[in-house]
Amino acid sequence: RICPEKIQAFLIDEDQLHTYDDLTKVNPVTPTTVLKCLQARYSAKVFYTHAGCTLVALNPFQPIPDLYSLDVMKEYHCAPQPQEFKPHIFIVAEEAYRNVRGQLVPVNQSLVVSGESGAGKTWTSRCLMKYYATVAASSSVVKNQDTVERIERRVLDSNPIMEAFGNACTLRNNNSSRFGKYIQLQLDRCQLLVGASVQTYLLEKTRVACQPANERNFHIFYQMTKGATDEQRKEWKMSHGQRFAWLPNSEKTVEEDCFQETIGAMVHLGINAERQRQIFRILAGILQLGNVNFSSSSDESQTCDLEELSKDFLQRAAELLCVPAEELQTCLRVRMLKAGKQSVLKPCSQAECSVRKDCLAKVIYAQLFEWLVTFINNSICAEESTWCNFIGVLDVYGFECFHINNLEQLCINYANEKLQQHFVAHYLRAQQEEYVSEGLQWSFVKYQDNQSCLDLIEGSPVSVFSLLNEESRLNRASDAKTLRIRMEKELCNNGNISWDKFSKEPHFTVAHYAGKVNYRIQGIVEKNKDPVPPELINLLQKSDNPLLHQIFTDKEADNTTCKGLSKVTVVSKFKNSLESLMKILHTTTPHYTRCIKPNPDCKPMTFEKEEVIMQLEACGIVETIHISAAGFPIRIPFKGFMQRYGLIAKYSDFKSGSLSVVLTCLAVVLQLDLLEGQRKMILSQSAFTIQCCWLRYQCRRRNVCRQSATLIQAGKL
Ligand code: AOV
Ligand code: MG
Repeated sequence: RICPEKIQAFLIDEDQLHTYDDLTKVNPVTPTTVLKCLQARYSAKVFYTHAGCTLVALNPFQPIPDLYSLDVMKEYHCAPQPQEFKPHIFIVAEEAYRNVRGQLVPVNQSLVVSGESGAGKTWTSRCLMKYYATVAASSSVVKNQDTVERIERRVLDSNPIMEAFGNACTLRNNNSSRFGKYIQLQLDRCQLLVGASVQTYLLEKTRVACQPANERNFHIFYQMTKGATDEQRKEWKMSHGQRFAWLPNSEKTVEEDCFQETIGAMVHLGINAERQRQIFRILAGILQLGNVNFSSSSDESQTCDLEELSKDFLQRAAELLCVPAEELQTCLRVRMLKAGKQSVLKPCSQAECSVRKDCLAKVIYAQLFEWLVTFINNSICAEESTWCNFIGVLDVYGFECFHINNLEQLCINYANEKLQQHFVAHYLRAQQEEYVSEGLQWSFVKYQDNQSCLDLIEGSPVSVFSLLNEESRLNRASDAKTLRIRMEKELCNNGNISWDKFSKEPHFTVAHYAGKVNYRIQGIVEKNKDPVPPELINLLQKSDNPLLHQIFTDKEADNTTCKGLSKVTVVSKFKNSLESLMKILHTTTPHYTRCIKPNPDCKPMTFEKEEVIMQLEACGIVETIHISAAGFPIRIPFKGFMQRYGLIAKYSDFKSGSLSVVLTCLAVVLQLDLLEGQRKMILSQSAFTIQCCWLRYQCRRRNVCRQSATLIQAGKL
């Protein structure tokens, strides 16, 4: 007997699989057929495929000549119907661009790029930005071409800077984003790019002082040490080939080790030579600090000693950070305890010294990154009065699962859950609910909802975050075992969490939409508190490095960094920032691109079925295709439909305008039905809802349009 899956597979033409541009055309739609189709396309070097309302982008892991050239951009931009061209990220880009003005009321757009770590999100976002910087600037309407050119250039140049400071080589991706970003490209009335603004999310700052095995620190440090001139080396107090404890795997060269590109971008954005000097001296200071080691003190009342070599490194760090070396040493080795109005000095243990050193590096780096983002924004943001719409490009860190996962991974994976939920809510759920409410015949397509996983992580009254926060507020030495027991007790009702009772280290396992991840509990509360001793901030405020002085003096009012114990925990802050992101996303028309990583080792042109199928299943691609194929992807208000297709109606009445809008639409349908008996179109209560392959290509994915409801009352039908 042949299993049903096999019989079904015969229905598609195996030899022609690579020609299926849209997975909704594959018949039947099963995980197997979808996978086969994508694999055939990958082998044929076709990397983009439509999947109903989304675009699937397979990562080739090698440069594809001419795929993103200027000519290709122009081709897609100038085409009357770009959707008739081969699937491409530029179709999504162009569609969003046309959508801004395509409606009666202009609508802001969001391009949501998702996928696991290394799948190609950052690459895709760069392509999207380049596209807009090209097509939205080519108009001759612009009087002052100079300014426009400069602004596009600056917008594009924000990428190499942010990637140099915010990306790093991880086990999953040589250029892994360690922060999330949402960039809003600002368009004026003529739809020209006049500026942009960037919002960033939670930089993984721990990486500055602690790099997981076989991973690297942020690119910028390697760029500096590799690309420095002799003069710079002298200024940064580093010799040729000097080893830095915080720069592991220096011998590994990655494409991103290009110092001159970063410098060039800085210049374009207006970071002058003096500012650059200040920035690099701070970074060099951090590196020197990393080489400082403390020896243990036998007597608790004594401060820890510095090794001979460390004294030298500390001296250099102090000089580069422009703070008194004596004070730096004291800050790292002595704790100030406040007892009422009195303060008591207490020597730190060796471990505590080391934590303070790491903390100093982290706080400096994180604030420097924040300063850079603010600077970039000041440099590229257009004046409010000059722009009226935006296209947002979202590129966050992708889902990660390492051997050891910490609070950073929990936050990263939580961000991905949020995005998946946005997709589920916007597309899989809302769309279907709307069909039902409009009275269309519809059999509900089941989908994987990740709400319960989000409830587990961030829900109320109890969740992983709430327990973490509670534990962080109780000002006590936290114990991993106790926290695990609490979690087990209070979260046992949620099926997404589990524990391996026999594991040596206390941990918890979360079943994310994209897979199960084990999180280590040890140290998680401390990371969530993220305390910064006030002595360190005081010290940095005294710095003679104008930039360092400025970033810490500006921060004075901000109690999250200056008080010994921050009031707002890391997860609360992150949750809030993601919630505001979601609010913005909800006001825009989203376009989803799903990046797929065809193999875990980033090997060129290697397609591993298991890897791909897992990602397809995780993002609910089959369900998406089902809903798109069976569904009504196009909803055009009656009026818009009439304007566009009214001519098809042969009724002379139409021309004389005596038919009502709705009747004209009906006439068009009748006409089409005569010609194309198979096509199914429905006049729903509020709009013209179409399920029709031919028309789908005519007006592919035009927006769901609610204005129609007000244009034509249901009663008029
Ligand atoms: P990510 O942003 O999704 O991961 P990237 O965009 O950095 O992943 O892509 C990883 C690598 O894949 C890039 O450095 C390129 O070498 C290659 N690549 C991706 N897309 C393409 C393409 N269209 N053509 C050629 N090469 C490509 V992470 O930031 O880790 O979640 O946190
Ligand atoms: Mg990335």
